[in-house]
Amino acid sequence: MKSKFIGALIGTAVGDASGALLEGYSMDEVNSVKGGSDTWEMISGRYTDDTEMMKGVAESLIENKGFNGEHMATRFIENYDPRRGYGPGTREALRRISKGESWKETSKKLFGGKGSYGNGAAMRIAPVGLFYYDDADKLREIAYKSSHITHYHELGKEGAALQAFSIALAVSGTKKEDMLLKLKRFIKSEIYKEKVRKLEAVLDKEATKKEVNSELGNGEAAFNSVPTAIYSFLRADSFKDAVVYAVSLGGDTDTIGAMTGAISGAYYGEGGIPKRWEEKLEEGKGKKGRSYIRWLGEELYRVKVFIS
Ligand code: F2R
Ligand code: MG
Ligand code: MG
Repeated sequence: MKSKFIGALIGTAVGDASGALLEGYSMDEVNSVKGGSDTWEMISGRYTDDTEMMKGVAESLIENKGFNGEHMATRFIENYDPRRGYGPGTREALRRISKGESWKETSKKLFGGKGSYGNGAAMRIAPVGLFYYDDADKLREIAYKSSHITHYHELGKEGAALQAFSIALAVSGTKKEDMLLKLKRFIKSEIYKEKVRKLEAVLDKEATKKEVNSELGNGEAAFNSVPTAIYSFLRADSFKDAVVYAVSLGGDTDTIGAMTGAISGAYYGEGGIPKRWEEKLEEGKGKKGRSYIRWLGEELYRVKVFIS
């Protein structure tokens, strides 16, 4: 189980770094520069906002032995590094909170009062999926609350809950039909229910990448990327194949890679992640990279065992 906790966090960073240099490229552009799974190599170990924010979620859950919104928002602000490439909504939310606005109110004011449905809450959610893997109601509650700091829109929150629950199922060793059945029971929003129906259909017919992008999406909206990450995990038989496939779809490659890496790392454990990819991950600013992320996985597991 400890290896799965570490695997989900390192998997997020490895998936993120694998797609980082290709973010925004179309599927055809990505495939013109990259080969298949056998020849694919991680070009750079530099991760982006996806991993930077995931670390904040993990740090806050560990320090508080559970959720504390004010503290988590503070961690996001302390860790903020503009060179990591944040989404505009998240950047604005963190700027406002750092100026003294309440973390409970800020996200409601973005995108004309509707709030963000971007995938920024889902991409960082792995620690919530791990910490609450054995309690689906609590997992949903904390996924919504942790999303609320930056993502008020119900589709942003539901995407994060769906990603967290996929990680929880993966930690418990659930895959294929069983995972799909449980996901369908868990989802509340009609938009995500429809996406999971499409996911099932593309899985059944071994669809082309073009069909996958058209049915599930490869963009920055949570509903156009979380189901794609779940699909990338479900169709593959290894961590490497899942992440290589996710990135090869083009679009929001770092984030679909990070979310696929989180689910796959939770399922296969740290041992399933190619060693040379993990070793290539940067040690990060202030040595808060690879070894630190690994330590966060260990600590999250230790605290989980302690409170259980
Ligand atoms: N920001 C990026 N990449 C672009 C630049 C990276 C470049 N390589 C660099 O280094 O500078 N990637 C990161 O952003 C995505 C996560 O975004 P997040 O945190 O959800 O932000 P935001 O702004 O809230 O939402 C993203 C976009 O979705 C659309 N959107 C959201 N809610 C909306 C609403 N209610 N109505 C209309 N549109 C809405 C907007 O276009 C948002 O900007 C990840 O890819 C991460 O890697
Ligand atoms: Mg990113
Ligand atoms: Mg991205």
